[in-house]
Amino acid sequence: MRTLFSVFILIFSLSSCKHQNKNINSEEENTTSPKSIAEPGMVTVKTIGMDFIVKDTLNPGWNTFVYNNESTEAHFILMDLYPEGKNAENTKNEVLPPFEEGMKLIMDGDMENAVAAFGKLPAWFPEVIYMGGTGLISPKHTAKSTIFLKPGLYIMECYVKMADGTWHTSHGMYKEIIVTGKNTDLNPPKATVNIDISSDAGIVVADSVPKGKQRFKVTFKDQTFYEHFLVTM
Ligand SMILES: [Cu+2]
Repeated sequence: MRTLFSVFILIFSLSSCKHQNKNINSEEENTTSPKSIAEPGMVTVKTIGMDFIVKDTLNPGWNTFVYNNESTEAHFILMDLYPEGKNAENTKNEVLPPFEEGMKLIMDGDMENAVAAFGKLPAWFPEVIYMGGTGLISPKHTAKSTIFLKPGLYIMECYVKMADGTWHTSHGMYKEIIVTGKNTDLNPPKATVNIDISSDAGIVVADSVPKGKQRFKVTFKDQTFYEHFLVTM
C-alpha cells in the first residue's frame, strides 16, 4: 500500500481571507449558513493555549480543515493514523517519554544517550502513518488544508519545540480523533502546480509558477524511513 502518496498543500489563508476562500465543492459554495461548517468534510479546529478544540469524530474521505490559531504561539496540525489497538494512552505512556528524554539529552549535548533514548520508542511507532495536516501557522492566523483521511484512530498533534527544548505535545497538544462512518462528499482540491519528489530526481517542478494564489500538489514518488522518524505509506 506504499509508493505513491499525494498531499495537497493548500495556501495558508490569513484570517482575513477566511470568508473569501473558494470552497472545494459546489455544494458549499451555495451555502452561506453557519450550519454548513458542521457538514461532513468541513472541520473547524481552534487553538487557544496548548490545545486543539475540535470534534473528536470525523468522517473518512477528503476533509477540509480550517485551523484558527487564536493563541500567542505558532502551531501546526499533523494527523497521525495509529496502528490497530493503539491510542492516546499509548502516546502518553510510550511515545512522549522517549521524545522528552531524548530532546533533553540533545539540549545537554549528550548525543550518544539521546540516540539511546529515542531507541526506547515502542516497536509499533514506525507503523504510524502521517496523513497530512497544516504547515506552521502564526498566532492569530488561520490555515486551511484539505487532506484525505482513512478510517481509524488518529492522534492530532503539534510538536513545535519550545526554547527550553520541550515539545508542544508534552504540554498537552495532542488529541485522539476517531475517523469513522460514511465518506464525505468532498472531492480532492484541484492543483494548479504539480511537484514530484523522488529519491533519484529530487524535487521536480516547472521553472515558473503563475503569480497569484496557487494550489501545490506534491507527489512523493517513493518513500524511505529516515532518522527523523517520519514516513508516509
Ligand atoms: Cu503547537
